[in-house]
Amino acid sequence: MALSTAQYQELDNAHFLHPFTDHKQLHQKGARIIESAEGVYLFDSDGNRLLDAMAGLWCVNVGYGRKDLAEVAKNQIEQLPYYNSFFQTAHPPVIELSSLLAEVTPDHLNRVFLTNSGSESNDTVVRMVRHYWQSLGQPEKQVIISRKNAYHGSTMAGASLGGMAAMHAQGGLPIPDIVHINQPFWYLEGGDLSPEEFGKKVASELEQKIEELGEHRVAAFIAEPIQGAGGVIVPPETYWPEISAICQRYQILLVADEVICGFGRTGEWFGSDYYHLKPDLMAIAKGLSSGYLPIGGVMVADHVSNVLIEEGGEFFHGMTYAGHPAACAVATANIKILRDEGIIDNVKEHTGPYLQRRWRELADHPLVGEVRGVGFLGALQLVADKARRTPFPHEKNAGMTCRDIATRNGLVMRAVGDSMIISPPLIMTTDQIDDLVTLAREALDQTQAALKAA
Ligand code: PXG
Repeated sequence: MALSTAQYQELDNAHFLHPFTDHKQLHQKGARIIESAEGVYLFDSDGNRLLDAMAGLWCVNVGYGRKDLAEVAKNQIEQLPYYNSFFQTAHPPVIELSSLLAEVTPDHLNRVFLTNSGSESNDTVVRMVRHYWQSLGQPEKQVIISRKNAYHGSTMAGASLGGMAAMHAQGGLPIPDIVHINQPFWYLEGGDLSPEEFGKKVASELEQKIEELGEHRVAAFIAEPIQGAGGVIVPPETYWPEISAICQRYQILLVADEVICGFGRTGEWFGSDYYHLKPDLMAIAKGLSSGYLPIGGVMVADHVSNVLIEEGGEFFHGMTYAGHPAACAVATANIKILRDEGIIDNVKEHTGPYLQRRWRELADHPLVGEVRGVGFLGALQLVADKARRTPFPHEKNAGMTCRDIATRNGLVMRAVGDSMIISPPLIMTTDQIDDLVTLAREALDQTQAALKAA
């Protein structure tokens, strides 16, 4: 179907309900129609080229246009397009992927439960940790502690684990026995404390919450190593060591949501490697297949999976398409590309440090209060007053203004409130990073002018 942009937009408005969208606003404006992509670039139906500094939605780690992945999908669909693994069957692609995941994830994680998305992975986490404690004869251990402003997906359990107030307000969430502590967002919430003091303080809230609820009721703590959709919030250095120590002191499971941080985003294979965490469960998706096909999963530590196998009976949970042959084959090929082409090593040694150095140059801009980032994740915090860390009033729409200007200039960068976010494909070159930083600075200059004029 090759239509004009206007024709696409008309049909889009008439028939497609977009996710996370104010439909009234969209209908007035019309969607941008992305027709193709190559490397780090998107091409829209008006012939514009955009530098995609978001890797789609934090997922196209190997970049667009890998014909070898298309070939793998085609071959697998010809060989075996579908079979389930519910009733004591398996197939080669699901077995190969599971074994490879055991290799690339931390040593103690050797089994995977496969899903079709990050949200389903986190639903699986909720059901699995509760089933685990029940299997061990501790059925009251049901409560999962998460964090405010966390994003863990959009299903009922995913959105409940998440700490997004606006999501909870639509539809009576969170579901029972999910509670939230504060996030380690020093710049906006740290007050007069140093980042180190603040990191310890918010981490200690985990211990307080466990004490308040009673250890016998707490099943797990879930967190992203670095919050992505919350605003690329890199925790103070004191945060994770303190959380890890608390998890060791108490009998609760540590769940790392690696949906964004996994598969090279930080320059390590996983955010857990970057912060030396030893999670009991790890949710994965996105970079697992670089978004070429939908797939997610939960990596499970041996001491947990052994209980499920030896004590648990049947775990009444699973999705028709979980372990889909084509998605598994593509994920396996994608992981081999990340490994064998040295893409993650390159981010760690070369392009990651380069991006962080160039990105930090933007700290001198009058709108930028803080520059954050690790590896191929970055954020700029736009503020009204740099000296006092004063945010812009909400009505100013500083972040959205900057995002729209950036897009108009050919750069896809996300706004989370007034945090400007990047998460580029891991294959981005230093020349392309230079272009990214130039376009980001232009967007900041034009945003400054637009905010003054408003
Ligand atoms: N966990 C994390 C940490 C995520 O970032 C999910 C779980 C859910 O994955 P699925 O595959 O079900 O979407 C995510 C997803 C945004 C945005 O606006 C981010 C996500 C999804 C949609 C929008 O940045 N992350």
